[in-house]
Amino acid sequence: LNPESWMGSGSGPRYVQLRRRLEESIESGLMAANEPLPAEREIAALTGLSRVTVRRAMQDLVDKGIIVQKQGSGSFVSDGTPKVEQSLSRLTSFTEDMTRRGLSSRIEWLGRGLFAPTPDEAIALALSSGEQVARLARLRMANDKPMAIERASLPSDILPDPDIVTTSLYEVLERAGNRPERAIQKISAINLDRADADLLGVEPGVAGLRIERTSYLANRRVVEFTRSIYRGDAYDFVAELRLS
Ligand code: 16G
Repeated sequence: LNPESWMGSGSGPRYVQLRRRLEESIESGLMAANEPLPAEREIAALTGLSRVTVRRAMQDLVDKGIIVQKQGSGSFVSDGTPKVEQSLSRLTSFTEDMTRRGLSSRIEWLGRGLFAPTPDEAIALALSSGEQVARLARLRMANDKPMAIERASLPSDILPDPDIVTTSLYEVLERAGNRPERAIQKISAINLDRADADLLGVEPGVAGLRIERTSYLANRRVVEFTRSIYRGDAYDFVAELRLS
């Protein structure tokens, strides 16, 4: 990363040149997954670039999911966990979201079955007394990296046999004519506890997002009450806002 080795290596603004240079080093395997990158000030000193330029190049790499920044300990080469920009205005499924991005999706089952509802579930799903709840607890993976833990609860008459869900819940619902058409979603910031961090393959205490989705059929019946824990470093949520 000395001035001669990067300058003149391409055209465009300096931060773009530096970004390309760093990208090449990572892609060629010169810097391996999880390896720390030099500090911003060291890169600035090595290249003769300003820290603003270095910061901009690094930020681009963070946005592209090529490096990850960990509070207090610097930047590291990503382990390949995808960085997903997720729209908050469309009611899509995890499987659809990943497929659309060309990522493979996979499930690790954490549990499933029919149960007596908790008071929370009974209220959220507007269950009548004695009605059971179908629960699906899944670790959702993209390109074999854990992205989210999802715990879905559905009225048992909507999903009488939880075992028929092999990959996509929404696909199963769609086939039965029960695909939700509206949902309310609540997102809160959390620090991952040890159990969730272990499942997601990150350090305990790092940032995560708790997302609650309640989905409805056209006739306003609740189909799904899902509580999820998403990796904070893997997601950017994006919403389009309009005046009026
Ligand atoms: C999304 C939903 C989840 C839904 C799942 C269905 C969020 C926070 N959650 O992950 O509520 O159950 O998609 O995905 O967006 P599937 O059809 O792939 O099982």
